[in-house]
Amino acid sequence: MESIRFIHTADLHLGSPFIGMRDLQKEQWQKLKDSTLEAFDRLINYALKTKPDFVLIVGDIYDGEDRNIRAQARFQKGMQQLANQKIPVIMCYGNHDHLSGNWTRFELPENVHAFDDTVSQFKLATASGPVTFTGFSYGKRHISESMVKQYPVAQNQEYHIGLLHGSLEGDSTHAVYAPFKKEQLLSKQYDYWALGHIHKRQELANEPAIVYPGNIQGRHRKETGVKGFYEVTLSKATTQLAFIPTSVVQFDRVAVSAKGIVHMNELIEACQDKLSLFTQGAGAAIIELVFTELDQESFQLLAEIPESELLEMLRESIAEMEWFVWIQSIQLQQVEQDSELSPIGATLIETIESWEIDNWKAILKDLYRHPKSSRFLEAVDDQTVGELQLATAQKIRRRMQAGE
Ligand SMILES: [Mn+2]
Repeated sequence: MESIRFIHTADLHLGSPFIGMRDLQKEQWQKLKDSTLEAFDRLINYALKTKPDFVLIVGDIYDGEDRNIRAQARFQKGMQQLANQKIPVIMCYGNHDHLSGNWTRFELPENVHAFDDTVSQFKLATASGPVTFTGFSYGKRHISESMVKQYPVAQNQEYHIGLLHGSLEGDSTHAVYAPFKKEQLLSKQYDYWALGHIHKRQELANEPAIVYPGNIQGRHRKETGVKGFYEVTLSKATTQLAFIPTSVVQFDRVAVSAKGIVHMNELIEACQDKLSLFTQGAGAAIIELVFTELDQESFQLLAEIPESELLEMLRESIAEMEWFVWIQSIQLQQVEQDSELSPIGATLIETIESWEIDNWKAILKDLYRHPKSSRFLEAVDDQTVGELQLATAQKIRRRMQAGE
């Protein structure tokens, strides 16, 4: 049987509002605000140029259940462009754009097959033979049952592809999103599993491939690195994945070492050099700047400057750069100095470092339940806990030294 070639994408999140980012300069904000739409255009243009057998979109086309109207118009246009080139699209809706929301309806062209809220199959004739797709759309925001149980086992030698927007069982933060086990997917004997929902690109297995392509544009500081989709060439013997980048603005962390630096102007220069190099590869970027290897004196001096002032000064110092780089936040990391710590300080740090994520949740619960503060807070996950641990330990190291 001849090979088939297709695009696998998911989590477009068209119309993401980028809450809390309005500090950006006007043109930067405009570019960021439209970044999901522009990343989508890049995807469509790639498909028009390379004419794959079909395109798979595995849920969360829109960011909100009300389906932003501009995003819908853009999506409809993209689907029409593919229709004009006779490129079929097989898609489902996810938890973000589930079918119970209220939205203005656009009619999608006939090349698009969207699954409804029950598990069903769709058969497509391609130049290399028939392909059977199995999938479903989210009828409501949360689906805690294992939908994959309802996916039929492949019954013949034709190509079978599963579309599934959901997360691995045991992933406690995502338990209500159609949880599945890897063995369950493998038992269906499909040739490819096109997953969606997790925004970090990853392959859970190969032969057959079980793949999250990640989202096409990062939406906040935790969605770092280059984002895009996969172009897949599939035969009965092999699967080839080619990652195609689409992100318009890249979120990332950039570390600048302060080792051997005495004066502030040297530190500014080090930032300029590092960021210039970074954007040569990444293009427009929103970054968290981390000053590493600060000696105690520099650390103390920098820590005493209000963050907003430090940010403003650094933003001004890079304003002349060719690419747009926005410094979103600054972190200070001191060279480790355990020996000078007081016994109480050392015990405190040890205790805090032993806390699991549930301990942190318990400690922070009042803050998170507060009706006003809670909506400004990020979810407590491993990354947040890691950062809290580091920041708390730094504060203790600064304040609780031996002999004080
Ligand atoms: Mn998503």
